[in-house]
Amino acid sequence: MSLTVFGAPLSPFVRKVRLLLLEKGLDYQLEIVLPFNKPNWYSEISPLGRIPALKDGDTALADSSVICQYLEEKYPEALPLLGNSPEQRAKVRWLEKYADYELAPQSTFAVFRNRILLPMLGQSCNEEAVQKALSEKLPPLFNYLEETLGEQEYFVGNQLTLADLAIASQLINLQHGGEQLDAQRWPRLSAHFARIKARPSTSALLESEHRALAKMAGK
Ligand SMILES: N[C@@H](CCC(=O)N[C@@H](CS)C(=O)NCC(=O)O)C(=O)O
Repeated sequence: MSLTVFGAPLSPFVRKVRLLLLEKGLDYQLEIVLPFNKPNWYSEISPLGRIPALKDGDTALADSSVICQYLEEKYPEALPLLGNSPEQRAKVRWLEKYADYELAPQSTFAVFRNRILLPMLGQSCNEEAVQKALSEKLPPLFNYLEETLGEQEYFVGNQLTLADLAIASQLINLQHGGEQLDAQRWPRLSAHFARIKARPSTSALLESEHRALAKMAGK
């Protein structure tokens, strides 16, 4: 087995794949590919040019969701993270999709992109779009997650799954963008986020992400 993840550490989709690999205890290497400066060969493994992509020997895959499902099926001896029954697996996929297609446009592509990425590329932050995401778009999404989590520690089957990693991955970009979940308004979701960030997998990645952000801010 020789696993290579292609992408950049601050992408929530790359982070999701790396967290899954770490939690499963699968060795991998990260090859840095920046979405705004991709080498020509990259389209061969990621036809849409997006990060992450994965290479496992001769197999090349794109899309974080496809990659995570592949890893789960290919390495069944590693800790299962996509649920233990058809019902659980469906719920994990739903919440992963919710994170990737509902949270991401707000937490990552509105807040993080405007506050961190665009200024780093010499472009201006659209603070109006950030405020709209924070005040209008994100609260109903958080309400749903707060209710869905209920009294459980983890979203599905009360054990760690990809759903937890996908949701936390998006919340990390919100945090990198200078915003915190309001713990008064969403106490369970905030506690869940703290629980995921305290895991050795997440805290290891966050340490290096904070160093990268500090370096970017110093430029
Ligand atoms: N559905 C994709 C989304 C990946 C994605 O949008 N990645 C962004 C970076 S966070 C990207 O590569 N953007 C560059 C582009 O779209 O050209 C996945 O889950 O892998």
